[in-house]
Amino acid sequence: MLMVGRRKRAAPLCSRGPLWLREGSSFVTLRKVFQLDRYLKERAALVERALGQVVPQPAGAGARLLEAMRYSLLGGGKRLRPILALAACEAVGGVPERAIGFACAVEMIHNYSLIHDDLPCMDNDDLRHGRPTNHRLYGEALATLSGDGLLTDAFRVLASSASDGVPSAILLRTIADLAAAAGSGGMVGGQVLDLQSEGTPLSFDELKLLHAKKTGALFLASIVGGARIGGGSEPQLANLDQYARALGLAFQVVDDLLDVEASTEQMGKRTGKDQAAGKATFPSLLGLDKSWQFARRLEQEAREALSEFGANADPLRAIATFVVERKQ
Ligand code: GRG
Repeated sequence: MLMVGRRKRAAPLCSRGPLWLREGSSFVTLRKVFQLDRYLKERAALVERALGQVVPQPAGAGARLLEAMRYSLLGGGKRLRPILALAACEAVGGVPERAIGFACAVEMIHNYSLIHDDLPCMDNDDLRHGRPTNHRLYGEALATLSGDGLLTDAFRVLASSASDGVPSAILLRTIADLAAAAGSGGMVGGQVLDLQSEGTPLSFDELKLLHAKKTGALFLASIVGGARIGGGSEPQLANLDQYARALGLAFQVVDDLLDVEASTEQMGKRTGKDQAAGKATFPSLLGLDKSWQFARRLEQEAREALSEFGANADPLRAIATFVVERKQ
């Protein structure tokens, strides 16, 4: 079992803000102020403590491989997918700590995809999270294998979550969903569509399908998987499915926009590469203004999908806005 308990009891993340209304003889809150910055920091720290335990400290004959895996896995990033997995678990009233193995598995798969995506045979990038990419430091062969190691070990970590109290039937379904999201019908399949589309104009629907696979599938699996582990009901899972699809697409639209509008220093990775590679993107198809409007509409759709949920889903609501307003 991963030891990830909080170190000390902190002040509540959802504090009553200054906005109070008098209603008869009592006061009611007009809105609660949810501190997203603090939530994201605390959750990222929780995930990073757990990630530090899932790949062993480098030692013995395999030390260099473990070092390369840890270099990428512990080398930064927003940790958005594992945070969403934990937040979805919480939204349905589950115990987030029970989903920590799943959250780690999702982040390990995400990191494998980044390592492979940076390889010379893919995007050929030198910079990731403001540091040299894995293959620039460890060479192509070890970078490829460290991605393979992270992908495969992700399923070992997830399967071991039975010891966190996740029932076997739920675990089995979560493993199958995550494998489908990462594999040929999901992220890898989407990457192939992306490679094939270079220099080819795509329709709006084709572009949405490409990203539903390449980026959306892992977001979807993270959110629905986290909620399933949290004991979510079928109607709750269906609403979160809607939330995840809108959020995943919003994320990608903004990713395309940041590739045009943000600097390499701001992003910690090379920008302007979509246009250089002749890739179809939302800004190239819709223009900048309409792409921002589309992202805002998707944020709204994501929030509306949560209308049946109470305050437990405030983190998910705030993350929908963060995804559109992020600068990295
Ligand atoms: C098998 C050689 C080989 C390659 C496969 C699977 C794959 C390569 C690529 C998947 C495509 C991919 C990298 C999708 C993710 C796209 C994306 C927008 C990543 C950035 O996500 P963030 O901003 O990342 O959440 P961090 O961790 O930096 O916060």
